[in-house]
Formats: sequence, C-alpha cells, structure tokens
Amino acid sequence: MEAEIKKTVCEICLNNCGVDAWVKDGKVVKVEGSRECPNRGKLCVKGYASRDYLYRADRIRTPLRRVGERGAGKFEPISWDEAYRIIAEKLNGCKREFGADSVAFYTGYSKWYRTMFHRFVHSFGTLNYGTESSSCFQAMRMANILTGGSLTRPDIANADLFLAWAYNPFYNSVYHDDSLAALREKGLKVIAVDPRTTQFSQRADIHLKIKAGTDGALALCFGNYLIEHDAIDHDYIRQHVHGYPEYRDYVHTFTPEYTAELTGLRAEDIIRAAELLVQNRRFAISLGAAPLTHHRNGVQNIRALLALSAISGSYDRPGGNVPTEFSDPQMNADCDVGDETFIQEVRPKNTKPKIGSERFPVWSELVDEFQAMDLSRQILEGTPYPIKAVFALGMNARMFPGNGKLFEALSKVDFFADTDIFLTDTAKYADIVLPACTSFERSQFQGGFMGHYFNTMTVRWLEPAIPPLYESKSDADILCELANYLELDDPLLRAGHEACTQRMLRKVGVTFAELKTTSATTKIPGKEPYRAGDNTAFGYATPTGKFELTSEILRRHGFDPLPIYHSSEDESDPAQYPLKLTAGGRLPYHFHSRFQNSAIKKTFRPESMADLNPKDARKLKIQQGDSIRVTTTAGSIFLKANLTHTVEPGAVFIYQDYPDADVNSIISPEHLDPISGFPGYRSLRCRVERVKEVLA
Ligand SMILES: Nc1nc2c(c(=O)[nH]1)N[C@H]1C(S)=C(S)[C@@H](COP(=O)(O)OP(=O)(O)OC[C@H]3O[C@@H](n4cnc5c(=O)[nH]c(N)nc54)[C@H](O)[C@@H]3O)O[C@H]1N2
Ligand SMILES: Nc1nc2c(c(=O)[nH]1)N[C@H]1C(S)=C(S)[C@@H](COP(=O)(O)OP(=O)(O)OC[C@H]3O[C@@H](n4cnc5c(=O)[nH]c(N)nc54)[C@H](O)[C@@H]3O)O[C@H]1N2
Ligand code: SF4
Ligand SMILES: [Mo]
Repeated sequence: MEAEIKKTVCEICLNNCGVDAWVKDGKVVKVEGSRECPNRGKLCVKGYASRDYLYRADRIRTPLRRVGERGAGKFEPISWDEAYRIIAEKLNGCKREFGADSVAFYTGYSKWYRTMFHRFVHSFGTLNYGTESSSCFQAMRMANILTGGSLTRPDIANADLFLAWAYNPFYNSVYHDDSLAALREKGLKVIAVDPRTTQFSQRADIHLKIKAGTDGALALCFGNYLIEHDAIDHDYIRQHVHGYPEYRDYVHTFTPEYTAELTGLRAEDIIRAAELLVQNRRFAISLGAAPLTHHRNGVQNIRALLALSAISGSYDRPGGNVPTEFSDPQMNADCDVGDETFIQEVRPKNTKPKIGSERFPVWSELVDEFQAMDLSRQILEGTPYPIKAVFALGMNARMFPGNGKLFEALSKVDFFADTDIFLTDTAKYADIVLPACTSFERSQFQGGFMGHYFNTMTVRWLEPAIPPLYESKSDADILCELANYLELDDPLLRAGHEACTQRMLRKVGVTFAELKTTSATTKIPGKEPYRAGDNTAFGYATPTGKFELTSEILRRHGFDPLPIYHSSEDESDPAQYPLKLTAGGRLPYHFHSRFQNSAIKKTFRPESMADLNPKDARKLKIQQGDSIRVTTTAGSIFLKANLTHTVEPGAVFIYQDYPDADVNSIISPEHLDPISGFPGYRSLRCRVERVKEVLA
C-alpha cells in the first residue's frame, strides 16, 4: 500500500505546528511541516523527531496498577474498566469522607485538554485545579493585570524599536524569525537584553548582557532616563496613569552608574540603549512566559518593564504593548471559543480556599488555579486542611524546585493516579497509571494557530492520523469516561468530547458538522481581533481604572505598590557560593522531560552539561568535558563542564531537564517570588568544583 498523507499537528510544544504525516500500514513513516499552516512547511528539530517521540520505547501500553513500593516502577496491567473503577472509588471515597477539596487535580505542560479538565474538576466539586502554569506564564499575566488590567502582547509589527527582553525564538519556536528579519529591513531597531550571547542577541543593534534577575533595575533606569530627557507622554500620564509622582521619585536613584553596579552592565552601554528608547518612543517589549519571572522579584521586574510602555505612551497603541486575551484551546486565536463559560457554568460553591491561598494571596485572587508550589507542603503538613489524593494528567514532579519534597509528598498521599504517554519517574509513584496517546493518535479541537501573530481565525477538528497505539486513549476521552464512572452531575461532560466541543462552538458560529469539514485555511466568522486603540479602547481593569504604576491590589496585600527592585538571589554566603546559577534556558533539541530516553537528545549534547565561562574554568582548573560538582545550599549534582564565551564570568547555566543531573533537586522549594509563588530557578548562588571521573 502507498503511503497516505494525513493532516495532523505537533503538540510537543504549544506552537502547534501543522504536520503532514505520511502513514503506511498504520505506521507513521515520515513527517513534514504542513505548508498551509502558519509554520509554512517548517518544523523544528523536535517536530522532525516526532516519530522518535511517538514510538518511544517507554510508552505506557495499558492501564497499570502499582504492585511495588511507590517510585519502584513495579506495576501490573489492568483493564480500563478496572482502572476507572478504582479511581472512581478512591476519589469519591475521599469526597465522601473529607470533602471534594481533599483531592488535588493537576496537569503538566500540555494545554489542549485543559478546558475539559478544568470543567471536570469543577464538576467534581472543588477549585483545587492546578497546572504547570504555577511556574510558567501566569506570573507574567499577573504582572500585566496588576499594572494595566489585562494581558498584553508586544505589537512588534508596528513598532520602531523592539525591546527583546529575554528573547530567543531560535530555540523555543519555529516562528517569528522570518517576519522579524523583514521588519528589520524596514527599519525596526532591536535591543536584546540577555545574560548570554544567543543567535538572536548577535543580530540585535545593541545587546545588553545583563546579570540574570536584575532586569527590573535596568527598566527603572530606562524610566528615569526617559523622564530626565522628557521623552514621556504627559497627556497620557495625566489621563490614564496612577502613581506617576511616586514612580518618578523612586526611579530617580537608578542612575546609569548605580544600575551598572546592579546589573553588571557598563554605564555607557546602558546610556546608548536608553538613547535609542528616547529616539524611538513607539516600542514593543517582549515579556516572555518564563525567564523574567523565574526570580524572587519576577512580578515586580515585569511591572518595571511595563511602566516604560506607559510613561512613553506606547501602551495600548499600535507598535506598543497591546491588550490581548488568552485561553488554552483558543491558543491566541482571537476568536471566542466560549471556554470560559464552559468552565464556569459548573463552578462549585462553598469550597475551601484553593491550595496556596494563604501563602500566595495575590496569586489566589488573580489566578483561577491553585499555586502548585504549595502542594507538597499542604500534603505533608495537612494545613489548612488535608489533601488525601492527587489525580494528575502528565505530572512531572521534576519541574518543581526542591522536588525531593514533592516526591516525598506523593509517597505519603493516600491515593495518586497519573496519566501520561511515558512511564515517567513521577508516574512510578502512582497507584494507578493511565496511558495517554499523542496528538497523532487522537481527535482534537484546535482553535487558531497563534492567531494574533498571523491574523488567522481558524478552528478545526483533527481526526487521528493513526489509531492510538497499544491501549492508549486521548485525555479528553479519558476525562469523559471517568466522569461517568464518578457519576458526576454533568451530563455534558458525560456525553463525550464531541458534545463538549459542540457546546464550546456556540459563540464561534460554526456547527460541529461544519467544523469537521474545515481545514487550517478555512477562515471562520468570529470576534474581530482586538486592535490597539488610542490608549483607552480596552479600558483599564484595575481598581483605579487607570494604568497603575502603584498597584492598589499589591498595596492591599501588604506589598510595595511600586515596581520596586530588590535582589533576586538567595541568602547564601557569597564566599562559599561565589558563582551565580541560572537553571533554565531552552535547548533546541530538548523539550522539558519529553525527549528523555529518545535518540535526538543524545545526538546534539550527549551528556548533561553546565555552561561556564573559560575564565572561571581556568581559575577552577576545569577543562572542557571535565566532571564537575555543582553545589547550592540545598545539595549537589554532578555533570560535565561546557566552556563557552556565551556566558559571562561568574555565571553558570544549567538546563533543567537532565534526569541524571536534576538541577531542580538543588533549588530550595522555598526560593519563591512571594507575589506569584513562582520559583527563583534562575537566581541562585552556587559553587563549582572539578571531581574525579566517577559520577555519584
Ligand atoms: N529549573 C527550571 N525548572 C523549570 C523551568 C526552568 O526554566 N528552569 N521551566 C518551568 C516551565 S516554564 C515549565 S512550562 C515547566 C515544564 O513543565 P512540565 O510539566 O515538566 O512539562 P513536560 O515535561 O513537557 O510535560 C509534563 C508531562 O506531560 C506528559 N505529556 C505530554 N503530552 C501529554 C498528553 O497529551 N497527555 C498527558 N496526559 N500527558 C502528556 C509528558 O510526558 C510529561 O511527563 O518546567 C518548569 N521548570
Ligand atoms: N526547545 C525548547 N523550546 C521550548 C521549551 C523547551 O523546553 N525547549 N519550553 C517552552 C516553554 S514551557 C517556555 S516557558 C518557553 C520559554 O522560552 P523562552 O522565554 O525563550 O525561555 P528561555 O530559553 O529559558 O530564555 C530565553 C532567553 O532569556 C535569557 N534569560 C535567562 N534568564 C534571564 C534573565 O534573568 N534576564 C534576561 N533578560 N534574560 C534571561 C536566556 O539566556 C535565553 O536566551 O519555551 C518554550 N519552548
Ligand atoms: S515548534 Fe517544534 S516542537 Fe513545537 S509544535 Fe512546532 S515542530 Fe512541534
Ligand atoms: Mo513554560
């Protein structure tokens, strides 16, 4: 039989690139990027390795019941019926005895099923729905909401200057590069702010090689410079900005010289960049989901960046930072797929406060999820109320700082069920493990494709390119089937994935039958994408109805209302821990835990490595490829040295998803931003030593 091309999607990351899967005898034999999708025929190296991912040897084949110790990985296969019965009995048992809030529901990075899952949790009767967004994206969203009242995106296409803060699309995406290159040709200026030399920073007009976690100080210094050079929008400030006099007085101390001390930059470079801002006041700032917020001062740093947008009058103007909306299935589609109603129409009443509410009240007020950084503590301490069971889709405990504590909690909880494609370290702690399938094997509703970047408003229904491997199932089907076993009072969820999708489509204006005939290029009628107004169109959903340089929500919670700068580092002794550790930074051929045990990971960087500057290495008598020990106050890991001038002297960069050298295991679980609860993965102190060949 000839190979047949099936249209599907890569969901290894949420870029959701369209894929043409060549299928022969029920097997995917080749993949190519779909030309009609926004990825325009391209895939990244991970997408091209889709077959590696799909056919990974450690795929979970059947539902499993644990027969050994937690973590030991000893399981016996059971039927779906038996697995569902056990889960339903345990979860309903917890609900009867301790209340619905005694169960914590959690999902890892995957987004496509989140709307269904969130509704499922509500129907179960609790608000204890948590996700990996406890360390990704939400802190940036919070900073936006606290300041301007809504999430924003940089409108690079219409900007004169792009402040590319912590920005490296070469590693995290297949998009943006072409369009950015075209904009540069039309005159767009670019300032890259990144502690490392990257493919992107080398193309910028100015690269400020800043010390990680000191971004707020630089932004405040730029603010001061704009004010001193009268490059601010007085009318806009008068009409729409709250707290300007306090801000002006505060930033006054952030002179280029003082800021140079804080950031490790040279004062003349700061001034050169500030001049570019003065000359190009229509600027867009990238805020990112992770690097700027992975610090103890993350929310305030982002607020300091946003302040520049407001005082210069770029906020909510074409070419500035423009209010936008986001939801998971909508994927920036700028069409309302009605997911919010779908989730909230079954919202439970009389629930207990979400996990983390006491420790992270600002998070709790602004985010409709629990703050998962408090999950292990609540399980272990049982306060303010006990958590007896965890039900997870794709939980990767290793992404948490101080993950030893979470593994301990998972070994103490009464019942733990996990659903994953692969038998991960975390799944090995579960009592019941369910096998999920990949995007190639499932039906899926997909809204938009990075719609606001490409101005496409499309929704489509994807049919499986191949049937699910082994006995695996789609998460959406798992949730609907489990809803029946749990006897949830939710007929819609119990009616299945298609019925739920049909309900969500109400606002889009296409029927499910029509949806099945659409393709990636079918434009759908929907809400017009929000266009930048004249600073006012969106309205400011803040307590004062203005852009808040002094946040009244932060003030109410006892935090400093100004976007203040304070050090992001831990309090360890600099004499003992002289180097700065930044744990994160993507590698193009890794995706969190997803390519562990697969071939491509080994191809490009076969061993776990720490990036060190050769100057530091010389002092420490370390050569390329030497075995080293990296120690923080929380412990040590062993890996190899990679000497590179891309990092500055004094800095050590380690990727977070090496299973044999798990950097998150040496980050204290208490090293968090008190406003968002986000881990300070990227600002720690450490010590590096050469060790004998034998790795512990
Ligand atoms: N030190 C440090 N730590 C970090 C970061 C950092 O920069 N530095 N980054 C943080 C950030 S930004 C993020 S987003 C997180 C990453 O978040 P994680 O949640 O760790 O992400 P993954 O490992 O991609 O996915 C979690 C699990 O989901 C499974 N999975 C994949 N697809 C599916 C599916 O369709 N269904 C189901 N049921 N399971 C699936 C995967 O096999 C995996 O086991 O890590 C955070 N941790
Ligand atoms: N290949 C690949 N792509 C991914 C992922 C992956 O694991 N692998 N993960 C996905 C996820 S979940 C996320 S959240 C995104 C994250 O994607 P990005 O936001 O691109 O995150 P990083 O690559 O961690 O950081 C981007 C740049 O910020 C710099 N940086 C680090 N710390 C700081 C800092 O304190 N200040 C400044 N100014 N710059 C800093 C880094 O050196 C890096 O060059 O990527 C997504 N895409
Ligand atoms: S960027 Fe790469 S990993 Fe992400 S969806 Fe596209 S091909 Fe897949
Ligand atoms: Mo992330």
